[in-house]
Amino acid sequence: MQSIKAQDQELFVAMQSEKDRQEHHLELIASENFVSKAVLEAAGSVLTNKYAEGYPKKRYYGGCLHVDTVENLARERLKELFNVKYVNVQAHSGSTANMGAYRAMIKNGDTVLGMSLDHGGHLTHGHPLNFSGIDYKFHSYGVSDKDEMIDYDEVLRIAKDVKPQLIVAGASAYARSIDFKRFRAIADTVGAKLMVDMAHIAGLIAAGLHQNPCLYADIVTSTTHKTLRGPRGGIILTNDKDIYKEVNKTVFPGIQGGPLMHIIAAKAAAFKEALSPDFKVYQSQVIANAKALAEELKRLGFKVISGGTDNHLVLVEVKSLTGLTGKDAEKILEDVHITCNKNTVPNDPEKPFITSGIRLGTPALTTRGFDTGSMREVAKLIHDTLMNPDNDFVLNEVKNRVKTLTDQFPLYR
Ligand code: DSN
Repeated sequence: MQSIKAQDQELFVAMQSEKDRQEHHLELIASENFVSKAVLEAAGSVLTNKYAEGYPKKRYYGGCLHVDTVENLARERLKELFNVKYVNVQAHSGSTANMGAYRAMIKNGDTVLGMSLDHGGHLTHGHPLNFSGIDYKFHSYGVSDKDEMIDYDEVLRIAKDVKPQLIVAGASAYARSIDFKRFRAIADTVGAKLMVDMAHIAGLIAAGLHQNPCLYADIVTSTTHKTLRGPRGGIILTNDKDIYKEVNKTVFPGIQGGPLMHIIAAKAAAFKEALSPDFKVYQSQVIANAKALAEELKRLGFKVISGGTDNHLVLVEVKSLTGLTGKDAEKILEDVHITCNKNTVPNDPEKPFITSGIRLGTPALTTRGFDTGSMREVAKLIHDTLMNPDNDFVLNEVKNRVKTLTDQFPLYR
């Protein structure tokens, strides 16, 4: 950041401080990760200068020869990664990808069935204040009271009742494997199309550690920056040529103008990394670390939603053990340099801005090299902090232990 330092101190200080925060805090936000230096270089490259409205070989600007190569690299690698025929890599974000997918599949006013946000879904799966809930008639399914997992018979019952044109599977706070094959069967039974938003678990799927939705869904969307460990951005995948043609129209010119070619280059870099054997080792460790974190938190007395995890995240109800809301827990943990987010738990009595729980994820710390032993240590740090929110001696001790851990697993050195 030499040039920024030389010409813009205010900006430099803010950016340097964020770099230091990332280096010295324990990052447990389940939807975040640390990209490689190659991905950072691509995202910060001269490709940000180029306008390339359209698609490779069909652009509205001259000079697109090289960015065409870049976009084609991203597309081919993504197809190989998920074993799928057609992809669009231009969506600026997961939300835009979902908008593009909905518009390609259904009309305004159509009925859609998705997972409720309160039970682990996502804003773009029908929240009344989001475009999805405004443009379409959403109904929702949740997790069962019995085991806090998706009850597929109940999804089928609701689907038969509301007769959706589209069913959306995928979640942002669900720690269990999702049976996309079962969702396909439900969609077929009621004559609906199936969309999967695989944003959280895309990396696990790419590594072959979770069922691949491209085998079952009509359309699949994702972000690229979560477990997939790429730049912030979105993608859309399908095996259906007609849907692909629609998607290409809905993304551009339907929703977006010029694609972010520097980000598409960074996506290409990340997809190459995801195709390497190391990526599978990494994703296996992400899951092992999440299991270790969940087990240790349970041993220490926390209620882990659904009793554990199959993926990269752990949803923890903190209020019963500590008396703290999720909001308070998030703040107290941040003060000792542990970063996570408050999260509703199923049937949460607290409002979404307060909550009774926190959501933890292991992708970022696993990228730094954390193993199951260090994740158990992280669980203890969370426990000690939340059980002693007013004890400065304990909180200082935790901060010191966080420093020791982050020094042991350095980032970007
Ligand atoms: N905001 C993301 C998450 O944290 O899960 C989803 O878009």
